[in-house]
Amino acid sequence: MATTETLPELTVSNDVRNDIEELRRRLNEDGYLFFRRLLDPDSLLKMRREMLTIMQAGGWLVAGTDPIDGIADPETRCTEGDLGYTDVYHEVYKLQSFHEIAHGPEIMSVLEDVRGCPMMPQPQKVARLWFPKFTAHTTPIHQDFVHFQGTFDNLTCWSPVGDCPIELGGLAVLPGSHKVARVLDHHFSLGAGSLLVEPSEYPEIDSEWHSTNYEVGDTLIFPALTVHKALPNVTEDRLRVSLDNRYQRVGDPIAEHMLNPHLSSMSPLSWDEVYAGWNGGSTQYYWKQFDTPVLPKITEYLDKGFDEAVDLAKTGNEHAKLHLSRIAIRDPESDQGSRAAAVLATLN
Ligand SMILES: O=C(O)CCC(=O)C(=O)O
Ligand SMILES: [Fe+2]
Repeated sequence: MATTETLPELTVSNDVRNDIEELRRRLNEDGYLFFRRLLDPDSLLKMRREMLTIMQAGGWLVAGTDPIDGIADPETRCTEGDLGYTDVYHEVYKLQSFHEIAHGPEIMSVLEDVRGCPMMPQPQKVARLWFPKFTAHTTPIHQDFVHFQGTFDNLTCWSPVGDCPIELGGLAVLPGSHKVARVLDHHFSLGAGSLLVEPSEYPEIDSEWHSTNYEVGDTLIFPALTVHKALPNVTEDRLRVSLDNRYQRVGDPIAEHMLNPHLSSMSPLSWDEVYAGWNGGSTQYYWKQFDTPVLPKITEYLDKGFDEAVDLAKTGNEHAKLHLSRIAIRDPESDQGSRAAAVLATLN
């Protein structure tokens, strides 16, 4: 099990919060900025209860336990790509607080200081609801650009919703890895996002992972080329709940899929459905006030990962077979769904 003894600590930047030149220097040098308690812990804990109450209603938590504790029922384990995951996730996704928290002044002001211009949260907000001891599905080593696209300057902000000690599986980064200044080769992985970088293919980034025992409110900020991963959730029974939202300069181009609710390609969810139970709020369709060029989604990264999964499945690789079976179940009508089903049929 990973411990803080073996993982060097992230550099904390609270002491230089108002020294904008130093923040920029650190972001350029390290490829990340890390702040303790950047977000208001009380708001996050209130939202944690709302999110976990929905997960409990969806059957994910042990009945009768306090939702705030996030005690998972192992029988209901699921992950991104499973239809059962999306069903509960999309209920969580309708929470007004979950969307609004990404627009808070604490986070927006840091990002605007760092980039020196108006910034916009991308419409597609993301939560991760990660079951314990389901570690084959841990988010693998990757760069965010392959998933979220737009520009290399986009900034991801990752915050746990509740304390997230190492064993609960927070984020880890390879400091300085963004200096590769390009998208690295990504390969098939069973983990969230389905794509992984092999650092051993790139000696220039193959350095020490940095992470920390995160506390509620802590926030890690990094650009789209920084190589990062999640640590495995090796707790006995706790769900890991976190946010990862992306921010761009106002006026920069956005990839088309980032205009849609997360996982709405797996099962449909419209913004009108997301907003249906909201109590007003100025963040509904906020992005329409800006002129944002829209880019088609680049599919080559995921397509290549799929082709690798097909080849691996043919050699009997269990992770690849599981990945293909998820696609075949989820999306039988699609090209990949029918190819996945055809490959699996030859193996059985
Ligand atoms: O929370 C996770 O497991 C993945 C998060 C991530 O990769 C990100 O924030 O970009
Ligand atoms: Fe990521």
